[in-house]
Amino acid sequence: MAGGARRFPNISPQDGRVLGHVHEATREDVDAAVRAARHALPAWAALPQDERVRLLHAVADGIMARIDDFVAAEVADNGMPAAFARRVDVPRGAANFRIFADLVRNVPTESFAMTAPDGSPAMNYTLRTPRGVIAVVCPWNLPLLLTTWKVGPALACGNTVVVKPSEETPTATALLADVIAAAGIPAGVFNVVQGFGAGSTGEWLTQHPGVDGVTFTGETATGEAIMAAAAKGVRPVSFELGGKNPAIVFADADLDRAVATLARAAFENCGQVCLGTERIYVERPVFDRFVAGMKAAAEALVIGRSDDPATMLGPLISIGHRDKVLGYYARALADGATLVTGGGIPEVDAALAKGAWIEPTIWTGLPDTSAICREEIFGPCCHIAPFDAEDEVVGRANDTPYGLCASIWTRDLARAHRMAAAVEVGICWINSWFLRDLRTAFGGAKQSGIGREGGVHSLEFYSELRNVCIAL
Ligand code: NAD
Ligand code: 6OD
Repeated sequence: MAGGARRFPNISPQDGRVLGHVHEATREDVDAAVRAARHALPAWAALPQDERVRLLHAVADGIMARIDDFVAAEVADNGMPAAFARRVDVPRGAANFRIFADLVRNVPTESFAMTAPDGSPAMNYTLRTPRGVIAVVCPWNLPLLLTTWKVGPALACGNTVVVKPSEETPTATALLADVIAAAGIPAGVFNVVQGFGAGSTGEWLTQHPGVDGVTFTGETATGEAIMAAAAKGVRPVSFELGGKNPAIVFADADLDRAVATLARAAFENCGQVCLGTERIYVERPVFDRFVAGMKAAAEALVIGRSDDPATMLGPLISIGHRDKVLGYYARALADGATLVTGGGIPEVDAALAKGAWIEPTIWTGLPDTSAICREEIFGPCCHIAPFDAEDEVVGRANDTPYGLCASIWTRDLARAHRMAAAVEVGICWINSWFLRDLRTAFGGAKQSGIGREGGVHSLEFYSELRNVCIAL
């Protein structure tokens, strides 16, 4: 890890304790990391594919061998419940290395036998080459999952990387560096620079002329700044950004299943999942039953220490983020919402009093124009509104600048297909949520992203196609 003269505290979201101090990389550290990545690139790109694949599987094995350490890191830095880290974040982090290692071995490239204008035979075929040095800029909400989701395909395609974790969650990526080194990946292939965004490590990395492409997950506004930085030198970007994801529940849906799944979609990881559902439209005949079900589900959530296996809801990432979310809680009431449940700060153990605890919250009664129904809150909350007709709800669901995902609930197969075609999103779930084979496309429409990653789609960003034309 590159070291800097300045250090910043890593603060526990559970109790406000300082867990440790992290070196903030200087501009020189960023430069050194990019140079190390550049230096390591030719040998890594030239490594026989089978050997790269073997090393990436060793990384996946190494993550799983240290699952307790990764879970502890995510619980400490992020405050996510240990059960969630163990079930989702860490295993999916390991899978990201396995899936992309196996994938690159099995993706064919095209070839065409052709006839030249003079009648002689020729052949065109394509080669996939690495893009080069990739800057990977990550958020804090699922640190290991979202970092490996980009590092896995980047390394599998023969690139080298410089990773900038979120300043809120430095530890999982530092641990990953240990695992990667222990697996035998050569020095310089994977580099980490810790620090902040604007005016710090993130900005210096994304502006660095030695970077060949930037892959980023985070807020849409940050994406705009990074896009401007990447414009210099015409570097490509791959962006997974914010969302205001709708769920639409028709009266014929399996209501119990819809409630159980959408309660997860609204509250899991304390609402800090980019795919989370913050606005739910329910067909009028089942509206009251659905709201009652969601209220019961929210009130059944066990709030408590994140390392307690019984805990279902941990704290938000920070007091600063809680202030933002509480601002929306106040705004909802000011806009005339009916508070169904929650709305404040829960009572917690005295030892946790300085943590970023917050109640899961449900509102009804707001117009679609309210900020609560249009802006990403990124907290454990949702607004539930009734609807009367399919066309009406499609228009309402699509009426935000975002387009990450939607979740549709119905037993009518024809309607499910119509809805999937009508919602302006990158991912549409039918009678489900957060269910995706890692080989399929992931990404957002409209202001929720640029490009698609996942499976072969990741290769479009992490490799270049070279067309080779041979006169025979
Ligand atoms: P953020 O945009 O504030 O920060 C993300 C990363 O960018 C951090 O590492 C930060 O230090 C860095 N950064 C900030 N400003 C920068 C700049 N000017 N130049 C370079 N780097 C900069 O996002 P966050 O608060 O960490 O994460 C929450 C956001 O991420 C939410 O909006 C959420 O929807 C989004 N998100 C999207 C997806 C997706 O797949 N679409 C997934 C997870 C999170
Ligand atoms: O499922 C995934 O691979 C993925 N990228 C999930 C993203 C979740 C965002 O918070």
